[in-house]
Amino acid sequence: MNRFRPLGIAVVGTGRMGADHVRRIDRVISGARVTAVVDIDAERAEAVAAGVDGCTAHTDPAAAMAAADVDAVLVASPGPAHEAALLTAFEHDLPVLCEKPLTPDAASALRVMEAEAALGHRRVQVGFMRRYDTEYVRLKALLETGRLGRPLMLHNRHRNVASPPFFTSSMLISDSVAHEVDATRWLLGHEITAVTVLRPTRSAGAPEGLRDPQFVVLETDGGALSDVEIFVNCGFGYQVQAEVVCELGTARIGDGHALVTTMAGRWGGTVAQDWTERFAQAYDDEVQAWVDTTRRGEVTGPSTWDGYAAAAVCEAGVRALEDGRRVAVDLVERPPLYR
Ligand code: ISE
Repeated sequence: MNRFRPLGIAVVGTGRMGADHVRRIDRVISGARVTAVVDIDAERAEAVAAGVDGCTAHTDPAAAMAAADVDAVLVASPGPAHEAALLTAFEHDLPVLCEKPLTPDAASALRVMEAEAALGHRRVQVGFMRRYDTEYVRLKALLETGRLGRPLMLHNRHRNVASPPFFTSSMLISDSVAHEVDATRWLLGHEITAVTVLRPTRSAGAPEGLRDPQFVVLETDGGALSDVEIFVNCGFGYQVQAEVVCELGTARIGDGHALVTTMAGRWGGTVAQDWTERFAQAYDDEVQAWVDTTRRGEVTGPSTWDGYAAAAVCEAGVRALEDGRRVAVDLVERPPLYR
């Protein structure tokens, strides 16, 4: 990699998130350019590449990663394809920003972590973008001052307008609550030790067979409880809220009060409709931070360990949902590279 020229990025997966990242790298952030895109759908890859100067289209991630103008990889393909893409990136010793989930289950996440550890240095930043959201960053900074005392409980609400047709009941945990799993670990600095999933009455707005909403309780090794209302067919908007209750006070984010209007005897505002809108600033800052640190030869942000821990907690959560009981989380010992 030449530090004096823009970082050449291969974006693997040009679906909703991948295409949004291509736009972001091409038009929003600085210091990088998209030099290759990869998609199993050749036409889709070519259509995206056609909109970016000097960008080539591929159907095979290995071919893109072998190209001379590719210095780093952004993986935004579906979760089950991440392991192969990451292992190929490791063969080329390329830095990677990998969208969440790192991989869909703990065993594959462990394989990825072991392969990275074998390189002897970190290569992967996992795309838990909430860690870059201004409100989450402020909440974390406040907790770190210790002014609120020890955190006892974290209440999270996570609502989507509607779930996509391929969404399953377990994906409410592995695809959606995965964010609160990471946010809980990061905000509190605790590991999650057990998961319980309660199931209220199905909403009439949920597609046939989908257990929506769900109520998830995460226990931590610091003695805190973090609960998550996950409701992916709420119909009215995209809401992510969190309130931490500490010994000396509480703090809350996500009320979306950036603009409140008062008019004709009413007051109110608008509700975001999806995560690309609600977390636009977080995605921009996340990708910019990754580009900046990569150009300096550093790797920061959520690690492969964080991706593995989230996968293990979500796997326990899916079992808790299926069996209707509390399931303990079993993590391997944290390798020295991630301490
Ligand atoms: C989606 O994959 C995301 O990552 C969104 O942030 C989340 O709100 C949504 O529920 C997931 O399906």
